[in-house]
Amino acid sequence: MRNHLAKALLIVLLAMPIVIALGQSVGNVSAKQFEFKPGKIRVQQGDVIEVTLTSTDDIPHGFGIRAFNVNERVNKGEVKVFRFTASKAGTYPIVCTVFCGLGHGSMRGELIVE
Ligand SMILES: [Cu+2]
Repeated sequence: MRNHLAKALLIVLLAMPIVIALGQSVGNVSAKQFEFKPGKIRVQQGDVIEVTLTSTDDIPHGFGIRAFNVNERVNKGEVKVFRFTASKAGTYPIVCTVFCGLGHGSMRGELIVE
């Protein structure tokens, strides 16, 4: 029963659109072999970015943005919420920080801070 509730919650979370408002941004990001969804996240400089991260396949993934000291791990079935401030403008790679298979090195996204 609890498992069903968790799955239902996950589906609801994944179906929610990314909402980006001035001052605070909330984003649902899913990770799987070998991509992030969405692959591009566009925010305003100074925004506090709240990311709700899930893994949608059977293995753990990471979400790393070196420029902002972000390095989070999400396991199968887990929902991980974390925040960081997009303090400087630029385009930054989002990388998977947990080895997840042969395509791990190409598992990348992009954070655009305007
Ligand atoms: Cu990986």
